[in-house]
Amino acid sequence: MIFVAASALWISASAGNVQIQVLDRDGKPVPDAVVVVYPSGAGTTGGTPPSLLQANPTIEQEKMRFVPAVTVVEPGATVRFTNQDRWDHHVRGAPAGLSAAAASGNTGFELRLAGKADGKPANSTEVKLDTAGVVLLSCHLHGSMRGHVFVTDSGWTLKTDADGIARFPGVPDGAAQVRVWHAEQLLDLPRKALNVVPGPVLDTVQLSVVPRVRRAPPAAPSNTPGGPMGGYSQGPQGVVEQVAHRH
Ligand SMILES: [Cu+2]
Repeated sequence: MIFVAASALWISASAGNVQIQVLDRDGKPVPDAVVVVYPSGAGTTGGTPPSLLQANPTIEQEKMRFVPAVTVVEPGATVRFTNQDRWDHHVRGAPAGLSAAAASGNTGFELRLAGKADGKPANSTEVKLDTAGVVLLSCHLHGSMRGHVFVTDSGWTLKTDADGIARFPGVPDGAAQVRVWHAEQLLDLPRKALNVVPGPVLDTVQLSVVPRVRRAPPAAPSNTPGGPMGGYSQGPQGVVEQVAHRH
């Protein structure tokens, strides 16, 4: 009976469709940013988010890149790493950000995936991610490889699309907060207050950086043992990412 009453209350409560666009310092749309909405009363008065996130996504190592470069999961999700290249990758996952490791007690993970042999299925391994936070993915063998797993603490979390937009259906009415994360936004942006009302709610969040455009993957024929050594140029904050090939 209590459950029925609660359900009726939830259905009668209105909700807004929240659309957040992320722009860079120059005002251009930023894809692959992560937008987290913390609705009013989430976790107390219901407000169960729709399942926006894939429960157990796969991150491929393909042509010297992590694909996708940014993956969003909820704590407890299992992420599968699959090596589609013909050479080995040694994947390391470490808490990203200053003192993140100490704060979370998360020591990360390491795994090695042998290259894909002709006529054989690709090698893969699963990793369960229990703690909210950002995990930086790198490869011991190829210093240019970078990826991120954003383990979110809100079910209302999405990556921005090619137009820099994240669209959230059915966010409960009331005061909400918005957090925006991007791999190259090294200084965390302050959360933005948002008033969710019935109907569309539009807002923008601007980064203080201009993320570089990801290099295009090498052409398919170069996917041979030994691998293409793609060049990475200037990173954010003047940091030059090393192009390493240690075997
Ligand atoms: Cu590698």
